[in-house]
Amino acid sequence: MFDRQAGSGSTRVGYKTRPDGSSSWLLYNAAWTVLREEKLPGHDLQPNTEYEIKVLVKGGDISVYVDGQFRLKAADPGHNAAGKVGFYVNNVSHMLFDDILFKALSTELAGIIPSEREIRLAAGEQHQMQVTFDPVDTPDTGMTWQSADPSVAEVSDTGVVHAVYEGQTIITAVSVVNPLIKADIAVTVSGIMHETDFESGGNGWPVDPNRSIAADPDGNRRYKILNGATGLLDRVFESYVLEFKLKTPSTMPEDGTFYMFDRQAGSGSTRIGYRSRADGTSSWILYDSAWQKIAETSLPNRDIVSDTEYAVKVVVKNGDVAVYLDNEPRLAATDPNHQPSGKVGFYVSGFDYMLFDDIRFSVVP
Ligand SMILES: [Ca+2]
Repeated sequence: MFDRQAGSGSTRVGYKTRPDGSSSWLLYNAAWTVLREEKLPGHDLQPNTEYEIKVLVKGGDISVYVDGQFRLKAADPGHNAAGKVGFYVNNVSHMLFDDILFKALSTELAGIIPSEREIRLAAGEQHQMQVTFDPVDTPDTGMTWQSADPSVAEVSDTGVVHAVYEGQTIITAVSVVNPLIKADIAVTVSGIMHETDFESGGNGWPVDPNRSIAADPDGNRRYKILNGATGLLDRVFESYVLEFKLKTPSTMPEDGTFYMFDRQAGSGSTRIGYRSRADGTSSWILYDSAWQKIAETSLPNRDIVSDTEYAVKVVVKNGDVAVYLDNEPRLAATDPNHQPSGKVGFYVSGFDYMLFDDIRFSVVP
């Protein structure tokens, strides 16, 4: 589309397809320099289909809409002040045009421009969607928000997206004044709620001398909780699957205790305990908020030995708690008085330290 051609020069709006299946909307200046390109993974225009195209030109600002949806907005500072407008078609047998209308600029809403075209969230996360309006001085800023699949992500009346469960959906802002004007935002929700490998900081796990990030000889970094210290992630969970690598110190005490706090709120939480005793036995124990024992699995030996890495998995669904060590069940019980939500973390007592790595929270399948 030639915008204000004068002599042989004009600003140009281009649509281009490529052999790899992608397409682009582009803004060129009179020297054919690309001022802006918006790439799309597929062909935006399909064969034998009618589209409603709208181009807004105000000074050097140009915006392009297809079927009421934003495609491109950019400025050509070197635009011609005035000139002829028209079309050019190349490598296509033909294009058909109809109902070609030029209108004076007004403050009537022409388009909703989302600040992001796609977002990725973890289940449980929230995100405020941001949009701007075209033209900027339109009074028609009323919108409603819709989710194509609320089981993946819900959206509030004010555009706050709440990621619910793993999957993909589209969130749409729809103009109240003209429901044909809308903006789609693709939302991908991953099942992982929080994940830390400690290679670039604590990512919400508190870090200080008692709870440090320590490097192995091979350079891999782990979270090191010293004897007597507690490490709670600064995030609130409801139901979750917690998986992590637990590496033990090179010497083990006669008596040692390792707790996992499940949803601590105030001072209360369900606690999962591992205890090793001087007589060589060990136990996995579930305690309620009042430190009452709900369940215990006793073992004739030490379940955790020195200088060894274990895969620990904890599945918490409402009051049900299940614990696995290297994929073998260790404890499964219910705390009827569990906290509905709270922080999750660890406490080490008796052991010189415990090392944690690849701590991942994901949604309960
Ligand atoms: Ca690591």
